[in-house]
Amino acid sequence: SSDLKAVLKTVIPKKLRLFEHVKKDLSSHQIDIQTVGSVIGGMRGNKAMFWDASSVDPNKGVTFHGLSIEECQDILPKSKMELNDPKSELLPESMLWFLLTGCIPSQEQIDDFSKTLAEHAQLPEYVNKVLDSLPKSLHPMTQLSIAISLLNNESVFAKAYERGIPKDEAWEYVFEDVINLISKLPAIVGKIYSNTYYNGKELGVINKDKDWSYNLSSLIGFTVDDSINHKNLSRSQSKDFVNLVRLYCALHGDHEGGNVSAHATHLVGSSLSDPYLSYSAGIQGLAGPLHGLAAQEVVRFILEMKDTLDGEVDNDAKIEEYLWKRLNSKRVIPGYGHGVLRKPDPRFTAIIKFGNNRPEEFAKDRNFQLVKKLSQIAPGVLAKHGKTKNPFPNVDSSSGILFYHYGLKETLFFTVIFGASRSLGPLSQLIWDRIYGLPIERPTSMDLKTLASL
Ligand code: CMX
Repeated sequence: SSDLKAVLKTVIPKKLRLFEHVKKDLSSHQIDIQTVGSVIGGMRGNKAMFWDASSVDPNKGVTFHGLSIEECQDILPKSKMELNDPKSELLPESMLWFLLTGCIPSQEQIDDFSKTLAEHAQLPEYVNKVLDSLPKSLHPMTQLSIAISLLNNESVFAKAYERGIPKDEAWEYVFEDVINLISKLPAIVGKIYSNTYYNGKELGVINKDKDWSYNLSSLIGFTVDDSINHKNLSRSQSKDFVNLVRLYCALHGDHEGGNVSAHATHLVGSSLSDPYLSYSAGIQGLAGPLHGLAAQEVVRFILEMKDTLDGEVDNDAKIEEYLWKRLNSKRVIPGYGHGVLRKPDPRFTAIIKFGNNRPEEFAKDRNFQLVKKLSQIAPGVLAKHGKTKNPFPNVDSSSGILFYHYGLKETLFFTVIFGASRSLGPLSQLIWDRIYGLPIERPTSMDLKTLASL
Protein backbone atom coordinates (compact mmCIF):
# COMPACT_ATOMS: atom_id res chain seq x y z
CA SER A 1 0.00 0.00 0.00
CA SER A 2 1.12 3.56 -0.62
CA ASP A 3 -0.71 4.67 2.49
CA LEU A 4 1.74 5.22 5.35
CA LYS A 5 -0.94 4.71 7.99
CA ALA A 6 -1.95 1.37 6.47
CA VAL A 7 1.68 0.22 6.46
CA LEU A 8 2.08 1.36 10.05
CA LYS A 9 -1.00 -0.65 11.03
CA THR A 10 0.63 -3.81 9.69
CA VAL A 11 3.66 -3.44 11.99
CA ILE A 12 1.81 -2.42 15.14
CA PRO A 13 0.57 -5.84 16.37
CA LYS A 14 4.03 -7.43 16.43
CA LYS A 15 5.57 -4.44 18.18
CA LEU A 16 2.76 -4.33 20.72
CA ARG A 17 3.27 -8.00 21.55
CA LEU A 18 6.96 -7.38 22.17
CA PHE A 19 6.18 -4.30 24.22
CA GLU A 20 3.67 -6.23 26.34
CA HIS A 21 6.30 -8.90 26.98
CA VAL A 22 8.83 -6.27 28.07
CA LYS A 23 6.27 -4.58 30.29
CA LYS A 24 4.92 -7.76 31.87
CA ASP A 25 8.05 -9.87 32.23
CA LEU A 26 10.96 -7.45 32.45
CA SER A 27 9.67 -4.39 34.30
CA SER A 28 11.66 -5.14 37.45
CA HIS A 29 14.87 -5.89 35.53
CA GLN A 30 17.65 -3.51 36.62
CA ILE A 31 19.41 -1.58 33.82
CA ASP A 32 21.65 1.01 35.39
CA ILE A 33 22.99 2.15 38.69
CA GLN A 34 21.87 5.65 39.51
CA THR A 35 24.56 7.94 40.94
CA VAL A 36 24.54 11.32 42.62
CA GLY A 37 26.80 12.49 39.79
CA SER A 38 24.14 11.74 37.27
CA VAL A 39 21.40 13.41 39.33
CA ILE A 40 23.36 16.69 39.45
CA GLY A 41 25.03 16.14 36.07
CA GLY A 42 22.20 16.48 33.58
CA MET A 43 21.40 12.75 33.81
CA ARG A 44 24.31 12.18 31.43
CA GLY A 45 24.55 8.56 30.36
CA ASN A 46 21.42 7.53 32.27
CA LYS A 47 19.61 4.89 30.30
CA ALA A 48 16.26 6.25 31.31
CA MET A 49 14.24 6.69 28.12
CA PHE A 50 12.49 4.49 25.62
CA TRP A 51 13.20 5.39 21.98
CA ASP A 52 12.98 2.96 19.13
CA ALA A 53 13.84 4.44 15.76
CA SER A 54 17.44 5.48 16.25
CA SER A 55 20.27 4.97 18.66
CA VAL A 56 23.65 6.58 19.16
CA ASP A 57 26.71 4.50 19.87
CA PRO A 58 29.52 6.55 21.46
CA ASN A 59 32.01 5.26 18.88
CA LYS A 60 29.93 4.64 15.78
CA GLY A 61 27.39 7.43 16.07
CA VAL A 62 23.80 7.31 14.96
CA THR A 63 22.04 4.33 13.41
CA PHE A 64 18.46 4.38 12.22
CA HIS A 65 16.71 1.08 13.01
CA GLY A 66 20.20 -0.39 13.03
CA LEU A 67 21.27 1.05 9.65
CA SER A 68 24.24 3.38 9.30
CA ILE A 69 24.06 6.67 7.45
CA GLU A 70 25.74 5.15 4.37
CA GLU A 71 23.33 2.23 4.36
CA CYS A 72 20.40 4.63 4.54
CA GLN A 73 21.92 6.68 1.71
CA ASP A 74 22.14 3.49 -0.37
CA ILE A 75 18.74 2.02 0.40
CA LEU A 76 16.23 4.79 1.04
CA PRO A 77 14.37 6.18 -1.99
CA LYS A 78 15.47 9.38 -3.71
CA SER A 79 13.55 11.86 -5.82
CA LYS A 80 11.78 10.23 -8.75
CA MET A 81 13.14 13.07 -10.91
CA GLU A 82 16.78 12.14 -10.21
CA LEU A 83 16.76 8.35 -10.09
CA ASN A 84 19.80 8.00 -12.33
CA ASP A 85 21.80 10.77 -10.73
CA PRO A 86 24.48 9.29 -8.43
CA LYS A 87 24.71 12.61 -6.59
CA SER A 88 21.03 12.64 -5.70
CA GLU A 89 20.45 12.20 -1.97
CA LEU A 90 17.95 10.23 0.09
CA LEU A 91 14.71 12.06 0.85
CA PRO A 92 13.71 13.10 4.39
CA GLU A 93 10.25 11.66 3.69
CA SER A 94 11.91 8.28 3.04
CA MET A 95 13.66 8.64 6.38
CA LEU A 96 10.36 9.56 8.07
CA TRP A 97 8.66 6.49 6.59
CA PHE A 98 11.54 4.29 7.72
CA LEU A 99 11.77 5.81 11.22
CA LEU A 100 8.05 5.40 11.76
CA THR A 101 7.50 1.90 10.37
CA GLY A 102 10.94 0.27 10.41
CA CYS A 103 10.18 -0.75 6.80
CA ILE A 104 12.15 0.39 3.75
CA PRO A 105 9.65 2.20 1.54
CA SER A 106 9.42 1.53 -2.17
CA GLN A 107 9.98 4.28 -4.72
CA GLU A 108 6.28 4.29 -5.51
CA GLN A 109 5.32 4.65 -1.85
CA ILE A 110 7.65 7.61 -1.49
CA ASP A 111 6.52 9.28 -4.72
CA ASP A 112 2.96 9.14 -3.41
CA PHE A 113 3.99 10.22 0.08
CA SER A 114 5.87 13.29 -1.24
CA LYS A 115 2.69 14.21 -3.07
CA THR A 116 0.56 13.82 0.06
CA LEU A 117 2.95 16.08 1.98
CA ALA A 118 2.86 18.73 -0.77
CA GLU A 119 -0.95 18.58 -0.91
CA HIS A 120 -1.13 19.47 2.79
CA ALA A 121 1.59 22.12 2.65
CA GLN A 122 -0.56 25.24 2.59
CA LEU A 123 -0.68 27.25 5.82
CA PRO A 124 -3.98 28.45 7.29
CA GLU A 125 -4.38 32.18 6.78
CA TYR A 126 -4.26 33.01 10.51
CA VAL A 127 -0.78 31.49 10.74
CA ASN A 128 0.43 33.67 7.87
CA LYS A 129 -1.16 36.70 9.50
CA VAL A 130 0.45 36.12 12.89
CA LEU A 131 3.84 35.52 11.27
CA ASP A 132 3.41 38.72 9.24
CA SER A 133 2.73 40.67 12.42
CA LEU A 134 5.91 39.61 14.23
CA PRO A 135 8.86 41.99 14.47
CA LYS A 136 11.59 41.21 11.96
CA SER A 137 14.05 41.32 14.83
CA LEU A 138 12.42 38.27 16.45
CA HIS A 139 14.81 35.33 16.22
CA PRO A 140 13.69 32.95 13.44
CA MET A 141 13.60 30.07 15.93
CA THR A 142 11.10 31.97 18.10
CA GLN A 143 9.00 32.56 15.00
CA LEU A 144 9.19 28.84 14.21
CA SER A 145 7.99 27.80 17.64
CA ILE A 146 5.15 30.35 17.50
CA ALA A 147 3.98 29.09 14.08
CA ILE A 148 4.04 25.46 15.22
CA SER A 149 2.18 26.29 18.45
CA LEU A 150 -0.46 28.18 16.50
CA LEU A 151 -1.23 25.11 14.44
CA ASN A 152 -2.54 23.51 17.61
CA ASN A 153 -5.76 25.15 16.42
CA GLU A 154 -5.81 22.43 13.72
CA SER A 155 -5.19 19.54 16.07
CA VAL A 156 -7.59 16.66 15.43
CA PHE A 157 -6.08 14.90 18.44
CA ALA A 158 -6.86 17.80 20.81
CA LYS A 159 -10.43 17.97 19.49
CA ALA A 160 -10.93 14.22 19.69
CA TYR A 161 -9.60 14.15 23.24
CA GLU A 162 -11.99 16.89 24.23
CA ARG A 163 -14.82 14.89 22.70
CA GLY A 164 -13.65 11.77 24.53
CA ILE A 165 -11.79 8.92 22.81
CA PRO A 166 -10.61 5.49 23.95
CA LYS A 167 -6.91 5.50 24.79
CA ASP A 168 -6.02 2.98 22.08
CA GLU A 169 -7.39 5.24 19.35
CA ALA A 170 -5.34 8.28 20.38
CA TRP A 171 -2.43 7.43 18.09
CA GLU A 172 -4.59 7.66 14.95
CA TYR A 173 -5.35 11.33 15.65
CA VAL A 174 -1.76 12.00 16.66
CA PHE A 175 -0.69 10.42 13.36
CA GLU A 176 -2.88 12.84 11.40
CA ASP A 177 -1.53 15.82 13.31
CA VAL A 178 2.05 14.71 12.78
CA ILE A 179 1.69 14.33 9.01
CA ASN A 180 -0.14 17.63 8.79
CA LEU A 181 2.56 19.40 10.81
CA ILE A 182 5.47 17.94 8.83
CA SER A 183 3.68 18.81 5.56
CA LYS A 184 3.46 22.42 6.59
CA LEU A 185 7.04 22.92 7.76
CA PRO A 186 8.42 23.96 4.33
CA ALA A 187 5.79 26.70 4.11
CA ILE A 188 6.51 27.87 7.66
CA VAL A 189 10.25 27.92 6.98
CA GLY A 190 9.69 29.82 3.71
CA LYS A 191 7.41 32.38 5.34
CA ILE A 192 9.86 33.06 8.17
CA TYR A 193 12.74 33.49 5.73
CA SER A 194 10.80 35.80 3.46
CA ASN A 195 9.40 37.92 6.30
CA THR A 196 12.70 38.22 8.16
CA TYR A 197 14.98 38.96 5.24
CA TYR A 198 12.90 39.87 2.17
CA ASN A 199 10.05 42.04 3.47
CA GLY A 200 7.49 39.30 3.01
CA LYS A 201 8.10 38.97 -0.73
CA GLU A 202 6.93 35.67 -2.22
CA LEU A 203 10.13 33.80 -3.05
CA GLY A 204 8.73 30.57 -4.46
CA VAL A 205 5.79 28.22 -4.72
CA ILE A 206 4.89 24.70 -3.64
CA ASN A 207 5.08 22.29 -6.55
CA LYS A 208 2.83 19.29 -5.87
CA ASP A 209 4.97 17.06 -8.08
CA LYS A 210 8.11 17.73 -6.09
CA ASP A 211 9.48 16.44 -2.82
CA TRP A 212 9.45 18.10 0.58
CA SER A 213 13.05 19.41 0.43
CA TYR A 214 12.65 20.73 -3.08
CA ASN A 215 9.59 22.68 -1.96
CA LEU A 216 11.38 23.97 1.12
CA SER A 217 14.24 25.14 -1.13
CA SER A 218 11.79 26.78 -3.55
CA LEU A 219 9.98 28.62 -0.80
CA ILE A 220 13.21 30.25 0.32
CA GLY A 221 14.01 31.13 -3.28
CA PHE A 222 16.73 28.62 -4.17
CA THR A 223 15.34 26.66 -7.13
CA VAL A 224 15.62 27.61 -10.76
CA ASP A 225 12.11 26.64 -11.88
CA ASP A 226 9.76 27.25 -8.97
CA SER A 227 11.25 30.26 -7.24
CA ILE A 228 12.73 33.66 -7.96
CA ASN A 229 16.23 32.14 -7.68
CA HIS A 230 17.46 35.33 -6.04
CA LYS A 231 20.93 33.90 -5.53
CA ASN A 232 21.27 33.36 -9.28
CA LEU A 233 22.22 29.75 -8.82
CA SER A 234 23.04 27.75 -11.91
CA ARG A 235 20.81 24.72 -12.52
CA SER A 236 23.49 22.41 -11.15
CA GLN A 237 24.07 24.57 -8.05
CA SER A 238 20.37 24.70 -7.36
CA LYS A 239 20.21 20.92 -7.67
CA ASP A 240 23.13 20.67 -5.23
CA PHE A 241 21.37 22.97 -2.79
CA VAL A 242 18.19 20.86 -2.87
CA ASN A 243 20.27 17.72 -2.35
CA LEU A 244 22.06 19.36 0.55
CA VAL A 245 18.69 20.10 2.16
CA ARG A 246 17.63 16.49 1.54
CA LEU A 247 20.79 15.02 3.05
CA TYR A 248 20.89 17.49 5.93
CA CYS A 249 17.24 16.97 6.86
CA ALA A 250 17.36 13.18 6.58
CA LEU A 251 20.50 13.02 8.74
CA HIS A 252 19.27 15.46 11.37
CA GLY A 253 15.89 13.75 11.59
CA ASP A 254 16.65 11.73 14.69
CA HIS A 255 19.48 11.25 17.18
CA GLU A 256 17.96 8.94 19.79
CA GLY A 257 15.72 10.24 22.54
CA GLY A 258 17.92 11.93 25.10
CA ASN A 259 18.90 15.08 23.21
CA VAL A 260 17.08 18.22 24.32
CA SER A 261 14.72 18.64 21.34
CA ALA A 262 13.68 14.98 21.23
CA HIS A 263 13.39 14.69 24.98
CA ALA A 264 11.36 17.90 25.28
CA THR A 265 8.93 16.77 22.56
CA HIS A 266 8.49 13.41 24.25
CA LEU A 267 8.12 14.92 27.73
CA VAL A 268 5.50 17.48 26.74
CA GLY A 269 3.68 14.90 24.62
CA SER A 270 3.52 12.56 27.60
CA SER A 271 1.02 14.92 29.22
CA LEU A 272 -1.11 14.38 26.08
CA SER A 273 -0.39 17.84 24.74
CA ASP A 274 -0.98 17.57 21.00
CA PRO A 275 1.90 17.13 18.51
CA TYR A 276 2.00 20.84 17.64
CA LEU A 277 2.48 21.97 21.23
CA SER A 278 4.85 19.08 21.91
CA TYR A 279 7.08 19.80 18.93
CA SER A 280 7.00 23.50 19.62
CA ALA A 281 8.59 22.65 22.97
CA GLY A 282 11.22 20.62 21.14
CA ILE A 283 11.96 23.64 18.96
CA GLN A 284 12.44 25.84 22.02
CA GLY A 285 15.07 23.37 23.20
CA LEU A 286 16.72 23.23 19.80
CA ALA A 287 17.09 27.01 19.99
CA GLY A 288 19.75 26.72 22.71
CA PRO A 289 23.38 27.32 21.67
CA LEU A 290 24.59 24.09 23.28
CA HIS A 291 22.16 22.18 21.06
CA GLY A 292 20.78 23.19 17.64
CA LEU A 293 21.80 26.83 17.73
CA ALA A 294 25.40 25.62 17.54
CA ALA A 295 24.70 25.46 13.77
CA GLN A 296 24.56 29.27 13.61
CA GLU A 297 27.34 29.72 16.16
CA VAL A 298 29.75 27.64 14.08
CA VAL A 299 29.28 29.72 10.94
CA ARG A 300 29.78 32.95 12.85
CA PHE A 301 32.84 31.44 14.50
CA ILE A 302 34.36 30.27 11.19
CA LEU A 303 33.75 33.62 9.48
CA GLU A 304 35.17 35.55 12.42
CA MET A 305 38.21 33.29 12.54
CA LYS A 306 38.81 33.71 8.82
CA ASP A 307 38.63 37.51 9.19
CA THR A 308 40.95 37.52 12.18
CA LEU A 309 43.48 35.20 10.58
CA ASP A 310 43.40 37.52 7.59
CA GLY A 311 44.87 35.39 4.81
CA GLU A 312 46.62 33.00 7.18
CA VAL A 313 43.93 30.30 7.18
CA ASP A 314 46.55 27.72 6.19
CA ASN A 315 48.72 28.57 9.14
CA ASP A 316 48.16 25.80 11.70
CA ALA A 317 49.96 27.66 14.47
CA LYS A 318 47.73 30.74 14.02
CA ILE A 319 44.61 28.56 14.10
CA GLU A 320 45.80 26.87 17.28
CA GLU A 321 46.52 30.24 18.85
CA TYR A 322 43.00 31.42 17.90
CA LEU A 323 41.43 28.37 19.50
CA TRP A 324 43.42 28.81 22.71
CA LYS A 325 42.35 32.42 22.93
CA ARG A 326 38.74 31.34 22.71
CA LEU A 327 39.14 28.57 25.28
CA ASN A 328 41.09 30.84 27.64
CA SER A 329 38.25 33.35 27.52
CA LYS A 330 36.09 30.47 28.85
CA ARG A 331 34.00 30.08 25.71
CA VAL A 332 33.26 26.76 24.04
CA ILE A 333 34.43 25.87 20.56
CA PRO A 334 31.10 25.49 18.79
CA GLY A 335 30.64 22.33 16.73
CA TYR A 336 32.92 20.26 18.97
CA GLY A 337 32.08 17.88 21.79
CA HIS A 338 29.00 15.80 22.43
CA GLY A 339 26.94 14.44 25.29
CA VAL A 340 27.12 10.86 24.01
CA LEU A 341 29.54 10.61 21.06
CA ARG A 342 33.22 9.90 21.67
CA LYS A 343 34.41 9.86 18.05
CA PRO A 344 33.91 12.22 15.08
CA ASP A 345 30.21 12.42 14.28
CA PRO A 346 29.40 10.33 11.16
CA ARG A 347 26.88 13.02 10.21
CA PHE A 348 29.81 15.47 10.09
CA THR A 349 31.67 13.01 7.85
CA ALA A 350 28.65 12.63 5.52
CA ILE A 351 28.27 16.40 5.12
CA ILE A 352 32.00 16.85 4.46
CA LYS A 353 31.77 14.07 1.88
CA PHE A 354 28.98 16.00 0.18
CA GLY A 355 31.39 18.93 -0.22
CA ASN A 356 34.36 16.76 -1.22
CA ASN A 357 32.24 15.14 -3.94
CA ARG A 358 31.72 18.54 -5.51
CA PRO A 359 35.26 19.85 -6.01
CA GLU A 360 34.06 22.28 -8.65
CA GLU A 361 32.19 24.09 -5.86
CA PHE A 362 34.21 23.45 -2.72
CA ALA A 363 37.87 22.95 -3.61
CA LYS A 364 38.36 26.69 -3.57
CA ASP A 365 35.85 27.57 -0.86
CA ARG A 366 38.05 28.99 1.92
CA ASN A 367 35.36 28.54 4.56
CA PHE A 368 34.89 24.88 3.71
CA GLN A 369 38.64 24.34 3.70
CA LEU A 370 38.89 26.06 7.08
CA VAL A 371 36.16 23.78 8.50
CA LYS A 372 38.15 20.77 7.33
CA LYS A 373 41.42 22.12 8.68
CA LEU A 374 39.81 22.94 11.98
CA SER A 375 38.58 19.36 12.28
CA GLN A 376 42.24 18.25 12.15
CA ILE A 377 43.55 20.86 14.59
CA ALA A 378 40.79 21.45 17.16
CA PRO A 379 40.68 17.86 18.54
CA GLY A 380 44.33 18.13 19.60
CA VAL A 381 43.78 21.50 21.23
CA LEU A 382 40.63 20.38 23.02
CA ALA A 383 42.37 17.22 24.21
CA LYS A 384 45.23 19.30 25.61
CA HIS A 385 42.71 21.68 27.18
CA GLY A 386 41.55 18.53 28.96
CA LYS A 387 37.96 19.29 29.75
CA THR A 388 35.69 17.92 27.06
CA LYS A 389 35.09 14.17 27.00
CA ASN A 390 34.86 14.32 23.22
CA PRO A 391 37.26 16.62 21.37
CA PHE A 392 35.89 15.68 17.92
CA PRO A 393 33.61 17.58 15.55
CA ASN A 394 29.86 17.11 15.85
CA VAL A 395 27.39 17.56 13.01
CA ASP A 396 26.99 21.29 13.53
CA SER A 397 30.60 22.03 12.72
CA SER A 398 30.19 21.53 8.98
CA SER A 399 26.66 21.96 7.70
CA GLY A 400 26.15 25.72 7.93
CA ILE A 401 29.20 26.53 5.83
CA LEU A 402 27.83 24.44 2.95
CA PHE A 403 24.51 26.28 3.01
CA TYR A 404 26.49 29.51 3.17
CA HIS A 405 28.39 28.52 0.04
CA TYR A 406 25.20 28.39 -2.04
CA GLY A 407 24.11 31.81 -0.81
CA LEU A 408 22.13 31.05 2.32
CA LYS A 409 24.09 33.51 4.41
CA GLU A 410 21.61 34.53 7.09
CA THR A 411 23.25 32.70 9.96
CA LEU A 412 20.39 33.15 12.44
CA PHE A 413 18.23 31.17 10.03
CA PHE A 414 20.27 27.96 9.95
CA THR A 415 18.71 26.39 13.02
CA VAL A 416 15.27 26.78 11.44
CA ILE A 417 16.23 24.18 8.83
CA PHE A 418 17.49 21.99 11.67
CA GLY A 419 14.08 22.57 13.27
CA ALA A 420 12.24 21.39 10.17
CA SER A 421 14.37 18.24 9.98
CA ARG A 422 14.26 17.28 13.66
CA SER A 423 10.49 16.82 13.34
CA LEU A 424 10.99 13.41 11.68
CA GLY A 425 12.21 11.35 14.63
CA PRO A 426 10.61 12.89 17.70
CA LEU A 427 7.21 13.11 16.01
CA SER A 428 7.44 9.49 14.80
CA GLN A 429 8.26 8.47 18.35
CA LEU A 430 5.31 10.52 19.62
CA ILE A 431 2.98 8.38 17.49
CA TRP A 432 4.53 5.24 18.98
CA ASP A 433 4.31 6.71 22.49
CA ARG A 434 0.56 6.82 22.02
CA ILE A 435 0.43 3.37 20.33
CA TYR A 436 2.14 1.90 23.39
CA GLY A 437 0.03 4.03 25.69
CA LEU A 438 3.12 5.27 27.54
CA PRO A 439 2.32 7.09 30.79
CA ILE A 440 2.97 10.70 31.68
CA GLU A 441 6.69 11.22 32.32
CA ARG A 442 7.23 11.98 35.97
CA PRO A 443 10.64 11.29 37.49
CA THR A 444 11.39 12.27 41.07
CA SER A 445 13.70 15.08 42.11
CA MET A 446 15.98 15.20 45.16
CA ASP A 447 16.99 18.17 47.29
CA LEU A 448 20.52 19.14 48.29
CA LYS A 449 20.10 18.19 51.94
CA THR A 450 19.05 14.68 50.99
CA LEU A 451 21.91 14.32 48.52
CA ALA A 452 24.43 15.69 51.03
CA SER A 453 23.31 13.22 53.65
CA LEU A 454 23.80 10.13 51.44
N1 CMX B 1 34.71 23.67 23.78
C1 CMX B 1 35.15 23.95 25.03
N2 CMX B 1 34.81 23.27 26.12
C2 CMX B 1 34.01 22.21 25.95
C3 CMX B 1 33.52 21.82 24.69
C4 CMX B 1 33.90 22.60 23.58
N3 CMX B 1 33.44 22.36 22.35
N4 CMX B 1 32.74 20.73 24.84
C5 CMX B 1 32.71 20.46 26.15
N5 CMX B 1 33.47 21.34 26.82
C6 CMX B 1 33.64 21.44 28.28
C7 CMX B 1 32.27 21.62 28.92
O1 CMX B 1 31.83 22.97 28.85
C8 CMX B 1 32.54 21.13 30.32
O2 CMX B 1 33.19 22.16 31.02
P1 CMX B 1 32.86 22.46 32.58
O3 CMX B 1 33.30 21.23 33.29
O4 CMX B 1 33.66 23.68 32.86
O5 CMX B 1 31.38 22.68 32.66
C9 CMX B 1 33.52 20.00 30.09
O6 CMX B 1 34.11 20.23 28.79
C10 CMX B 1 32.89 18.62 30.09
O7 CMX B 1 31.86 18.56 29.15
P2 CMX B 1 31.47 17.20 28.43
O8 CMX B 1 31.02 16.25 29.47
O9 CMX B 1 32.54 16.77 27.51
O10 CMX B 1 30.25 17.66 27.50
P3 CMX B 1 28.71 17.79 27.89
O11 CMX B 1 28.08 16.47 27.67
O12 CMX B 1 28.51 18.44 29.20
O13 CMX B 1 28.21 18.81 26.77
C11 CMX B 1 28.04 19.74 24.59
C12 CMX B 1 28.07 18.44 25.43
C13 CMX B 1 27.69 19.38 23.16
C14 CMX B 1 26.95 20.66 25.16
C15 CMX B 1 29.43 20.42 24.68
O14 CMX B 1 30.40 19.57 24.11
C16 CMX B 1 29.48 21.78 24.03
O15 CMX B 1 29.16 22.77 24.69
N6 CMX B 1 29.91 21.87 22.72
C17 CMX B 1 29.90 23.11 21.97
C18 CMX B 1 28.49 23.43 21.49
C19 CMX B 1 28.04 22.48 20.41
O16 CMX B 1 28.73 22.20 19.46
N7 CMX B 1 26.79 21.96 20.55
C20 CMX B 1 26.18 21.12 19.50
C21 CMX B 1 26.01 19.68 19.93
C22 CMX B 1 25.29 18.89 18.87
C23 CMX B 1 23.82 19.21 18.87
O17 CMX B 1 23.14 18.91 19.85
O18 CMX B 1 23.35 19.81 17.89
